Amino acid sequence: MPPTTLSKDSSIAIVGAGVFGLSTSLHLAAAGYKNVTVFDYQPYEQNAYSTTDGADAASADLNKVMRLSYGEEVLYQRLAFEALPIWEAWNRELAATPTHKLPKGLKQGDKIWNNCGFLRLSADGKLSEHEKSTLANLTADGLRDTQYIIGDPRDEARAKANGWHRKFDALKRKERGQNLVGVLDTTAGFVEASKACLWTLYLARKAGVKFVLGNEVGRVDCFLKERGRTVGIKTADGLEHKADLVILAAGGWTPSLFPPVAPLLETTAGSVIYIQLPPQHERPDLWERFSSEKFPVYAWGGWSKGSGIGGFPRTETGIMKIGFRGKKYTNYATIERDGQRHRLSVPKTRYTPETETRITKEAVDTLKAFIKENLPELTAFGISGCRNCWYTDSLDNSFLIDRVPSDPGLMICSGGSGHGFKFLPILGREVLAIIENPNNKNAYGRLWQWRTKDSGPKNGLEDGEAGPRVLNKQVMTTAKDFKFSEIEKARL
Ligand SMILES: Cc1cc2nc3c(=O)[nH]c(=O)nc-3n(C[C@H](O)[C@H](O)[C@H](O)COP(=O)(O)OP(=O)(O)OC[C@H]3O[C@@H](n4cnc5c(N)ncnc54)[C@H](O)[C@@H]3O)c2cc1C
Ligand SMILES: *[C@@H]1O[C@H](CO)[C@@H](O)[C@H](O)[C@H]1NC(C)=O
Ligand SMILES: CC(=O)N[C@H]1CO[C@H](CO)[C@@H](O)[C@@H]1O
Repeated sequence: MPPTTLSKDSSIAIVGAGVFGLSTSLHLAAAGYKNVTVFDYQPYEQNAYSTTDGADAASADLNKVMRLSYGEEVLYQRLAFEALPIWEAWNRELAATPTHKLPKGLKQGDKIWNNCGFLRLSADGKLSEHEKSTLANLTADGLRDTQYIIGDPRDEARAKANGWHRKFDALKRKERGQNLVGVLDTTAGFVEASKACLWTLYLARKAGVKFVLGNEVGRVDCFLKERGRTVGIKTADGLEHKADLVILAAGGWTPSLFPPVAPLLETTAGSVIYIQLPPQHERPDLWERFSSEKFPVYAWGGWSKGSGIGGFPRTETGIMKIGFRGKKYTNYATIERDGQRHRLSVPKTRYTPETETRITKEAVDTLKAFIKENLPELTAFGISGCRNCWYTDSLDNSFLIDRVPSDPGLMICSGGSGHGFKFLPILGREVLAIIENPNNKNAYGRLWQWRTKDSGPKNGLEDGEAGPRVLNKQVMTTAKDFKFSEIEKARL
């Protein structure tokens, strides 16, 4: 069946108002598409993508790492580089927009992108191969000047001259007599995730995108089909919405909505903990030390590859977020679709019908060991909260953005594999190129196309339900795991 040619009047329905759906909608509208509608069951304009108020999408969060460092994956490095000036421009536009015009949850002057730097520390005393290839590829693109290897005399001198050296020992390892090996990346930092989503939703709406948000009206139950081809969606309120193209961008919920994608995408969870600093007037020293002016985003032993430990400066309200994705957990359940039963991994969040408020003891123990060694001044406060953050891993860690081969009416736009957020301003540009040139794909279109792999490792997808990462095979935390020592436990 030939792929459909769309016109600017074609109706396009997007399922999901996370990073993938939002960015796609914004770029479609900017390119002149006049009938674009985004559906989501989350009432985002009421809960402002707040994770304490019902939001559980991967995109709803305090902060996410924005980085260009991508090892050998030069296409992602370049896409992040192109996103950078747009993040800058968005900060400026937000500074110039009066609060009363902005959606609830955003105010004039909010800084959604913060260039605080990214300290990539080695845990084993030497720069990893991945680090070396990151440096090589940044150098090849003329960006070596933005990177500072700790201990390299030339880099140390440059950093002293411009002040970045103050962030080298953010974890005070040298001060404690521990080794300090790594690179400070000054192109990087963090984005305030939930606020960035709100801003993009606001921009998309201004550009003409329609949003249907809320539990009944926005919840997509199934797809409308005609002779095997998707021709629209049906929402939980019983309404049918016809569409020339349906774009499924439902993050961790994507495989359960469209099970044929399961060989390519698996829903997994990274683990996150929060440490709440004492009130600012009690510990002004810590609020100062961990502010983004003084403290960078950091990774310990590799973020995308390696131990998967990393964290952020404190938030406005004094929260230190630290994540672990060295092991990503799955949650298998039986899903019925089109009269068939499937065993698939699905999100199990704080808010889904089958709730999970704990994370694994393995994740907490790994993070506590890291904190004891690297941020001992935080151990007195204990862990104040945690979260399983669900996303879709693809079989090779690259996104999946393509029409379903047997169904040109349905496009999958997912597979963020834990690194999609930074591309919020730019991802939709490439989605648009894929929509418009199905038979003449550019490098991104080819990277993200529908694909299978017959043999060899598949990013853990080959484990399936029999594998060791299934959540119900894990020991989960109890309240006492949130304290750091026996003495503190006794005080509980
Ligand atoms: C712990 C963790 C750390 C991460 N760290 C980083 C990082 O540092 N840097 C980075 O760049 N990226 C990071 N990521 C990755 C990034 O968050 C994701 O790639 C990105 O947010 C995925 O966006 P999405 O739109 O695919 O999915 P989501 O944000 O999950 O959005 C999917 C949307 O679909 C909606 N939906 C689901 N089912 C339905 C339905 N039936 N009907 C209607 N709507 C539906 C959901 O409500 C949700 O709003 C991280 C992710 C996690 C979980
Ligand atoms: C948008 O598409 C829908 C579904 O095809 C259609 O019912 C509606 O009339 C279209 N709206 C406009 C303004 O073209
Ligand atoms: C385009 C480019 O420079 N790619 C390089 C990225 O780094 C790896 C490892 O150093 C090289 O093999 C690539 O050629």
